[in-house]
Amino acid sequence: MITFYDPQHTRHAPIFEFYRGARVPCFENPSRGQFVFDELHARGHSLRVPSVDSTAAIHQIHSARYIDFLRTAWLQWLALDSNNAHVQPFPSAWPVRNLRSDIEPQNFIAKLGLYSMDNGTPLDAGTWAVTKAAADAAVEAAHCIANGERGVFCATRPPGHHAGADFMGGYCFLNHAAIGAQELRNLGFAKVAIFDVDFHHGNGTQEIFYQRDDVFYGSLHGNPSTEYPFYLGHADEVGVGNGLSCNFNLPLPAQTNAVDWFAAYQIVANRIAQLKPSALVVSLGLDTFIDDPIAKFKLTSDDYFELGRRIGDIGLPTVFILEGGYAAQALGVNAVNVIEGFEASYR
Ligand code: Q9C
Ligand code: ZN
Repeated sequence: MITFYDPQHTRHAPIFEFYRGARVPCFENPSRGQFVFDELHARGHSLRVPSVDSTAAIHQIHSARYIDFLRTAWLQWLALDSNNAHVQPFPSAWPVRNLRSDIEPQNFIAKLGLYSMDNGTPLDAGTWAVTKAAADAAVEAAHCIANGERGVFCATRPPGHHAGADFMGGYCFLNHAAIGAQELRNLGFAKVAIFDVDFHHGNGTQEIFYQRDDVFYGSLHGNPSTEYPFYLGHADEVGVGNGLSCNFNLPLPAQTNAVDWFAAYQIVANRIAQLKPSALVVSLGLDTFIDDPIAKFKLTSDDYFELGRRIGDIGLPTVFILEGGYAAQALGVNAVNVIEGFEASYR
């Protein structure tokens, strides 16, 4: 399977985030990419560096002012104080409900709040370049599918499914799965399905396609009443307007084991098969793993081989986009197990 990897991903390496009131090392860090790279290499998979420019597709998914902010944010931050090269900016105010989000404030931290859903998504000097390269990979993966590939894997970071049209959140900046799905549409795939198997609901992806009937979004995730992203991901969110019935959420309780998870998986997979889409994008979060430090499902490494096999059984040309998964050492094995399970389904 063609696998994309950006060797420059280490340029997005914020140091700390806030967790239960304390500063802790970032869960979403470059070791994740390194462990995936090492396992791909060890098991004989070749890697490609993305070389297609995703700018046009990024603009189809994200607002112009958000893209401009993200692209220039680190320079704006440095312009305030040269010592800021070693300081991580965090938002501290957000335009909730009746506060105005139509006017971009001049204050940098206020802009950061305008374009963020949380204070858990730290920026770094290389953030734009690294998330842009992941978007490039998603777009190039769509081109590979249009050229007849059965499966393409984007072993990229940071993740993307929490990022909405005009905001970052949950370690995500650009929504690479949405960008890849959009590019599949651009290339003539009439209906695209996104299957989000990350532990967390992909609120950004849902929002982006909520009114559209050409891209279906289905997600299996921890119940948002107790799990991040908290404010979206309930079962009664089924799409609006043209998009009515093109969104499907299946929230599951914390501590869900593999037997129950795969039973729920099959409900979403069957729904996708019934739609007869022409291509599939998988938001492949591997934070459903039993040892994940911030999530609460109980899949084992062997279960990811089975997951890959079942995704292959859906029978569609498939782009995998790596999302979460914070047990970094196991992430490589788990990701490559999905790839090899998928390959085994059609060999
Ligand atoms: N501050 C993904 O898996 N915060 N994002 C966790 C630590 C949100 C996870 C608590 C977790 C977001 C793509
Ligand atoms: Zn997640």
